[in-house]
Amino acid sequence: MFILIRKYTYGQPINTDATVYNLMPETSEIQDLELIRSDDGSISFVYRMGKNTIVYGLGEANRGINKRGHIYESFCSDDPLHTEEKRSLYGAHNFIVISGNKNIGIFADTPAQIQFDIGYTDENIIRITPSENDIDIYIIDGKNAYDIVKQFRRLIGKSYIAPRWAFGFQQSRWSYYTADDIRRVVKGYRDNGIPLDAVYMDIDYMERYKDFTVSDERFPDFENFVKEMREQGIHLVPIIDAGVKTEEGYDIYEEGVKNGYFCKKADGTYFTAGVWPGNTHFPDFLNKDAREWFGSKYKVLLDAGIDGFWNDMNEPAMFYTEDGVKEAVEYIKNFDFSNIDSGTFFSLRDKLSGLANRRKDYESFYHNIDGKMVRHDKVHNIFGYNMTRAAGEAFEKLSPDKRILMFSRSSYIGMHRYGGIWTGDNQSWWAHLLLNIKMMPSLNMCGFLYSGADLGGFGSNCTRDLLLRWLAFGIFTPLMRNHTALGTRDQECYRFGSTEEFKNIISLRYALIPYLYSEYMKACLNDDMMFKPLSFEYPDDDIARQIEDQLLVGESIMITPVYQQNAEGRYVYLPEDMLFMCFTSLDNFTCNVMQKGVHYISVKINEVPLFIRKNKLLPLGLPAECTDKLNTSALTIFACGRDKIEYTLYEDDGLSKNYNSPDNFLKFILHDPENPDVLPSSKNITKTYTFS
Ligand code: MIG
Repeated sequence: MFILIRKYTYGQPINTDATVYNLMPETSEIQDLELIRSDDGSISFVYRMGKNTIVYGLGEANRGINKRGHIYESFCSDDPLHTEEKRSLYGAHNFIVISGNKNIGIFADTPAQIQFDIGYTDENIIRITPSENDIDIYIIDGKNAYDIVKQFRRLIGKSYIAPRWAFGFQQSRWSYYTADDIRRVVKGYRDNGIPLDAVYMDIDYMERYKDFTVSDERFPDFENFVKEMREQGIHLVPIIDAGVKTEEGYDIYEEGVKNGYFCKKADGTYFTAGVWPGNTHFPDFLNKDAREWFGSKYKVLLDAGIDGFWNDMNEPAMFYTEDGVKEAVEYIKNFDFSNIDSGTFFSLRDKLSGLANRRKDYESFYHNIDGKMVRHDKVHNIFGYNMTRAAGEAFEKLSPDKRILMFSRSSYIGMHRYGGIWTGDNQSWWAHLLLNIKMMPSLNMCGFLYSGADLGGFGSNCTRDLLLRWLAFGIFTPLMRNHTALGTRDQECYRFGSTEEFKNIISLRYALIPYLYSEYMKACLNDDMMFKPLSFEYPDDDIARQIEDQLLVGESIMITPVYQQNAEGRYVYLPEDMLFMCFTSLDNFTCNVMQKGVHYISVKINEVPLFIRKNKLLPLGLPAECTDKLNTSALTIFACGRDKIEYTLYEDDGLSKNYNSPDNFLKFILHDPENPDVLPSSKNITKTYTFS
């Protein structure tokens, strides 16, 4: 089945279930990579790059589309300050594609920490160093990078499919404390005519941060509140945290303790970590029974009418452990206050500030994997994955016919089959808008299609211009959610003076849903990418190969977001002639054909630019205040070029799982010299514009 994929097994790797096919390992020595065994017994894999080699991949990782020139550590980390030098973010996506004279893909399948030194120590050398010698290495051949990605995506199985309503605009904030807070947000959007489909419930909705509880006091008659919101076209999306509060009388805690479903220390007692609820135990998501048990708990909220969730803190993040605090207190007790110098002061400070996410704590608890106790740090990177898998497997049973929105903060390849991801705690920085742009194709390479960043930025205060520019990019990402942290400036779209511009940009998103949803679904069903670097479609174009701030979204369009403050436009590179469209609103836009080459385009703060590729078409629908009200039968078509153009629009009810019904694929054929145009009869196609 996979003649182009070879698997090499070292030691006795723990099965991550990242792949859906069980390939027989090769019996020969590894090819393409040099295996180096160091004196200390560790192994690493080395590849020598050519001068112009590009390295793609690593999914949710820092820096550029081309990963060359930095060092990356897969070790799922709760780090809300993603500055340029950081090596680890929330996900562990150990897949790279080396694209030079030769093209090869490498997937290093290990649940433990692993380092990718991609031309950092030596600019021409890739060195992959796992922390454990038990590992599966997959080598993937293909004629180009894109081809390799598609092979890999088949190997890891179909991506999770979100409901169509999750393509609507969504609003979140950490600190919507009450039902009334949420009602006010909905009103703010509806009063201003800005479309909205979902409001998120962050940790504040729970009763003392206990999973699967809802505060009665702040959300009285929750079921009716969910209904009331649904009547206004709003889905409520509650957060679920990984840690379960230790509290007598709390059913989840008691059941977990009784059944041995929590992670334990070496001495057999339950491991305790401090997170939002205070002391918590971590469900052992790597234990099949515990996973099934935790997953079944989502029913409580499903029964109340909830149809979407986000899983948080599942790296797992911890603020402290009991042991850590005890050590620190002991240290302070014995501290010699009569003799403080800078060294002793800093060690005192570090003792306390270093309590969160300590390596030592990750080494102090265990999972029960099929009866075998495995120390957490050896499987750290698949913890969040398995939390989301718990939910995904449960939804198959609890909601077999209806899609449930699910995305996670921490992830590993394989989790893409159970949910999407959001990219965690970014900041209201222009640099993070750019990072969001660059990360999208890498996420797609690793199977994560339903994804997006906190638009406007999570930490720090957002400005009006940053939010507008970020939204003008975010309208293309499947998850389009404005989210911000407790204590930051209000960030809803009606909090920045005139709302007209926000309304126009978000309305454009809704008009794009027929196209975006279609491209998303086709990517899911065909193991394809929705966001591609230019080089994937124009591999022989030396300029296109270097471009990281323009992306192809689906088969028809190229986007060129503005990501610099005070810029009123930008330079773009067109690898071929394209149709440039610049939208102020759906009734007010310009269209003109531009030739291959470099151009400066003017893009004012209230405008959204996009390009239609040559011999491609873009169907645009009508906006609506929410996806429930989208009229999907009316389309306007914009076509670039007078040669034959074919397009398949994917459409379904957005909720059930009958994905492959032939009725879902609507064919368009324009400009066929021999035949009249083919347009789906179920559609009311108002106008066709052709430019050339
Ligand atoms: O320690 O639930 O990334 O989206 O708002 C912070 C509060 C915990 C981190 C998530 C963020 C969420 C926040 N959470």
